Formats: sequence, structure tokens, C-alpha cells
Amino acid sequence: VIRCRAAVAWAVGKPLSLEEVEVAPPKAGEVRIKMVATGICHTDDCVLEGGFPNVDFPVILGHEGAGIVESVAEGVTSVKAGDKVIPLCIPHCGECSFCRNPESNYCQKCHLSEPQNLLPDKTSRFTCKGKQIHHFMWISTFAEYTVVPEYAVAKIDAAAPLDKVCLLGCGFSTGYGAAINAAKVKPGSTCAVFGLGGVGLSTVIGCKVAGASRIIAVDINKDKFAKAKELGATDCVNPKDFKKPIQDVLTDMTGHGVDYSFEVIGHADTMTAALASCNMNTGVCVMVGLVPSGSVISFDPLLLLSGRTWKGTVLGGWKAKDCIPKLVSSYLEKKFNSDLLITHTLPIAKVNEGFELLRAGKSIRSVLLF
Ligand code: COD
Ligand code: ZN
Repeated sequence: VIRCRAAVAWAVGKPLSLEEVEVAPPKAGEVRIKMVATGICHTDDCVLEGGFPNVDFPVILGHEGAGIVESVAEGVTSVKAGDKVIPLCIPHCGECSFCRNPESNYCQKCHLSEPQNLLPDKTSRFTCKGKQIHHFMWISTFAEYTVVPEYAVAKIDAAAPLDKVCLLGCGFSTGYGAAINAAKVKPGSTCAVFGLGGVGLSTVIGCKVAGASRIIAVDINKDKFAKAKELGATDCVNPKDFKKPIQDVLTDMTGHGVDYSFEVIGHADTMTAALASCNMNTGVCVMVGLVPSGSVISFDPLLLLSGRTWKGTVLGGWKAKDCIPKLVSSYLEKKFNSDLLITHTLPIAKVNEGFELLRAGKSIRSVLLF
């Protein structure tokens, strides 16, 4: 058992508290990781605000980390002590029908509706003050040491800077893959990205790398525009500056609507606005944000009848165990610069400050260091 620091969420609506926790050794098929760095993603904040009623508290959140394997239990073959790794918020077992299908990445070991609050054997490896603490998405990266199933961790290049590539565990890969895999953005095309947080700005990067000639960035916080431009946006639009609906603004700007639109906010109304913003024949709208559980979207079916495609993606469509290491290699080859998304680097003790910066719209990504 290792005693170490972790940011524990004791209850909805309460700040995290930095505690000493006990982390039990990995059981068969599991890996214990020494976490080096972790990003703060909007989804962690949604859980803290009570947006995921099926997440059990107390819980150690965090799902965008990078670290070094401390030890492995029997049966583990793909990683060993000392390897640099990224824990996977979407597992990749390699055996289920979705893993075997080259077109899908949503492993059957994963249940978005039933978050991985305990490890697959239905027990926890974390305790604090005599209480069992829950896992989050099986990876709980807000702990100095965490235990994950082997199919929820990928070995990465030993040269990778962990304080930078942690973003590839969730936010960057999700947004970038939405453009590359889900939309399959073509060179010369026109794109619109709704929501310029860490994930949406990664979609902007993906559209740029795919060769889009026009990238329209949409956000109600104009402070996000400078960064969007730096990353490749050609136009920035604030819906608050217009009386007419944003889909009409985008249609006017482009003639018939964009080729690809992305909703990277997680609101029902911006989902339908993004759909209506892509052109009526071949337009593709990709849903990246997650609306609060129980939300219902109503929309005019004529929007789809004329040919539009409306689709969603998790973790940008990447088959995590194979693709995250390849994305790390692409990062090292400078195919994209995800470092530009990191606006703050803080010690883990300042985790609540990191959440405050996100809520205030002042940060893109804060990286916490252990
Ligand atoms: N119109 C335009 N922009 C808006 C609006 C609006 N009505 N409302 C908010 N925004 C902007 C905000 O100003 C902000 O800039 C941006 O939207 C949201 O950014 P962040 O930094 O709060 O959020 P991200 O980028 O960290 O995360 C966004 C997600 C959509 C990914 C997240 O909220 C979510 O829904 N996660 C679950 C879905 C998922 O796949 N997650 C990946 C695994 S966690
Ligand atoms: Zn995330």
C-alpha cells in the first residue's frame, strides 16, 4: 500500500480537498501508475456540479493525465514498471466487437452511462480516513498514484514530456479527432467550431491540420478569440453581437452553410444551431459536447432530410491504446502544437484554483503537477 496525496471530492458542490490517501497494490490485470501531470477538463467540473448523478462520492476525479508505471500485477503484458504511460478515459480491450471493428472506438468495457466508479472487480483501491473512495472513469488522475485496468492504459514514447502530453489523454485527442476522424475534414473546406475551450480549440487545430481553408470559431466569450486565431481560426464570431440566430449568421457568411460544424459546448440549443449551420446537402455536424443527463433535443427533421449528417464522437474516434501513443509520436514530430492550449501550470495543491480559472473562462487548460 502506498500513502500519497490526492485531491478528493467529498460531495457535490464542495471544493476538492487535498488528502493523504492509501492506494492498494494492483490486482491481477491491473497497473499502478505514479501520476506526474494531469489536466483539468470541463467534464471534471460537470461532475463536481452534480451533472453526472450516477457518479458516486467521495471520488477522486481527473481523467487527463500522464505518468510512469510503478508496478504491474500478474497477467499484465503491455506495460512494465518505468514505462511512460497515458491512462485511457475510454478503454480499449481489443477483444469486443467494437474494438475489433476498424470503424469504432467505443469499447464495450466502457459504460458512459454507468461511470467506472469502482474497478472492474467492483472494489476500490483508494481509501482515506478509513473510508472507501471511488474511482472515476477507472483512471482517477487527481491522485499521486492510481490503479487502472490494463486495457485503460497505453505506453507512450519515453521522450514525451509528461507535463505536456497529458492533454492527449482527453481534451486534445477528443477535439482533434472530431475533425480528423468523425468529420474527416477535407482540404479546402469550410468549418465552424462552437465553443473554444480546450476541446473546441483542439478541433480548430484538427481542422487546420486537415487543410480546411476557412475555420469559423464561435464563442460567447470574446477573450477566447486571440487563441483561436493563433491556432488557425480565420473568423471569430460572438453570437451575442447579433440579433439573428447564429446559424443564420454563419449561413450568410458562407452562402449555404459550412461543410463541417462541431458542437463543443454541451448545450441542447447550440447542438441544433450547429446542425443548422452546416449546408443542407453534404454538411456534417459533429456533436462533441455532452448535454446534461436527461436532456432532450427537438429539431426540424427537414434539416436531415435534405442530406445533412449528424453524428457524435467520444475521444475523437481514436482507438485509445493504439492511437494515443501514435498521437504522442505526432506531437514529438511537431505535427501539431498542443502546448499552446496550456495557459496555466499549477501544483496539485492549487487544484481548486485551477477549477476557478476554468469556471471564470480565464484558462484553456491548467496542468497540475504532483
Ligand atoms: N455559445 C457559444 N459558446 C459557448 C456557449 C454558447 N451558448 N456557452 C458556452 N460557450 C463556450 C464557453 O465560453 C467556453 O469557451 C466553451 O464554450 C466551453 O469550454 P470549456 O473550457 O468550459 O470546456 P472544455 O473544452 O474543457 O470541454 C467541453 C466539452 C464539450 C468537451 C465538455 O464540456 C463535455 O461536454 N464533455 C463531455 C463529452 C466528452 O466527450 N468529453 C470527453 C471526455 S471527458
Ligand atoms: Zn475530458
